[in-house]
Formats: sequence, C-alpha cells, structure tokens
Amino acid sequence: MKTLHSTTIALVLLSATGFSYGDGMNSMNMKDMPMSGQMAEQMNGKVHHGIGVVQRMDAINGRITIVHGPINSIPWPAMTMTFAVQDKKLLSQVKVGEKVAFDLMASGKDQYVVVQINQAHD
Ligand SMILES: [Cu+2]
Repeated sequence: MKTLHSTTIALVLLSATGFSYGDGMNSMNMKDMPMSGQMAEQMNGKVHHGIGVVQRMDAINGRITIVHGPINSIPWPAMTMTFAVQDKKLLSQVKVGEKVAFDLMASGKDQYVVVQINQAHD
C-alpha cells in the first residue's frame, strides 16, 4: 500500500536525521525539518475510505463535492460534503455523476482532504 510505504520512508528519514544530529540540542525538534508536518501527518494519519457520487467539481480551487455514504472510521453518517483534494490531478480521474471510491486523510482539526479517488466499479 502506498500509505504504508510512505510511512516507512518517513521513519527512515527521521532515523537518519537522529543519527546525523544526535548530539545537537535540537535534534528532536521536528519543526526544523521541511515537510515535517506532512511526515507527522502520514505517521499519525489514518486513511478513511468512502463511497459516493460526485456532485460537483471545482478544478480551479481543487475541490470536489461528494454525496457520500457513511464513513464509520471517522465516524460520519451519509451526507454531502465538499473536500479539498491533495492533488488537483485527482479531479481528472472522475466525472460529475460518477460513483466513486475515495480515500480521506485528516488535514487539520475536523478537516479532511481527498488523497485518492477513482471510479467505483460495482
Ligand atoms: Cu461527510
């Protein structure tokens, strides 16, 4: 899985940094590392899977509105929501009106970003 692979890379990078700067006072200060927020998120971040129908897409702002079913892992009931997409290219993978399967990751408090989306085959 892509997510597990990324997490492994993040752990390796963190370990390498620890060895390189192990004697430094700030060796554990992850804020010094570029992309540390993203790494931390990937280490703590859980991927949530949803199924829904695309209602609207905003390619300019990288947003997608999905009428989605319940996502028990968050937990959410069925509802219509607009999400930011992690990469605007994701929007070219689906069409309005299409049934989709998508993955969400937490992006700040009570916010989720679409990290993967594809047409759902039933
Ligand atoms: Cu929702």
